[in-house]
Amino acid sequence: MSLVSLKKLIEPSTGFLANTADFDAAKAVILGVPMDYTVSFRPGSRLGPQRVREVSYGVEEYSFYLDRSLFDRAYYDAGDLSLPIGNVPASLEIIHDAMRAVLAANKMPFALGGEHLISWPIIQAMSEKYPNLAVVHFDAHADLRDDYLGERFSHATVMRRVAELIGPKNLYQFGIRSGSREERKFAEEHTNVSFYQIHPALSQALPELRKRPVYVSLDIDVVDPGFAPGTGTPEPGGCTSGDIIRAVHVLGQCNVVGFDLVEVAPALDLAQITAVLAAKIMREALLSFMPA
Ligand SMILES: [Mn+2]
Repeated sequence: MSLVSLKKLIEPSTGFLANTADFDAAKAVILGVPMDYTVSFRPGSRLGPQRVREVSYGVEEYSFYLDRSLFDRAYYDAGDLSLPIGNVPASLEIIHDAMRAVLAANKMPFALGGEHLISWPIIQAMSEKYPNLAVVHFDAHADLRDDYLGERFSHATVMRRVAELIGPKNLYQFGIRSGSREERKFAEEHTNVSFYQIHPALSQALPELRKRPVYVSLDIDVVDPGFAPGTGTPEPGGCTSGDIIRAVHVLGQCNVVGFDLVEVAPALDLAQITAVLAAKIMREALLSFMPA
């Protein structure tokens, strides 16, 4: 067999499934954010983006649910940001700058974490572009601590910072089932929160969410550890993989302007169950939220 014919047999397997190499033609950008140094329990999510890309080649480009194919969407995978490991402020600044660059190029951001703190500089950049932004937050954890071990910037405080930035009434939280008594009180009094379940609360929030640009932040631990064991702070009692996929489809009825999927930790995963779920969620998100 000649080398030329061999080349035809090899599918390119770099970047997320079916990405385009043409940045200018792309309407969205996938950005890996390999940061995991404020995690409170088990680290490892810095390796999440690469693993999700790797297993994405095992899912189809075509979505049965949506009757749409990734081949009909143009998105660019920018790879992983180069971050100074252990330096939180410098890393947040780099993420913020990168996200501003994505938005300045008029591309829709799809970020792959990494720990949940990466959502903070992303949402900062999003709210600069979209002043009336609403944030939809899927998570087992409230992430509403004012500080964690004295630190204001941690994966346990990220949604408190977001609530301060955009106003807590513009934060919609689903699946929350873990946190401190103070976090629960803050959520009950100030944010829009649905404890334990995503459905039907998400559909009930649609009339409000459809009035404005929506950013979606999805911590994979919102899903039960039985469906998503590969994560740093697993929390039993969560939703099914079918529930979270359905949630993405429901949000397809809104003007979603950005998305992140965080806290996939490959070294803690079993048989890549979590990474495969993340890849499928990313596919459904691309097909639900991106313009055709
Ligand atoms: Mn969480």
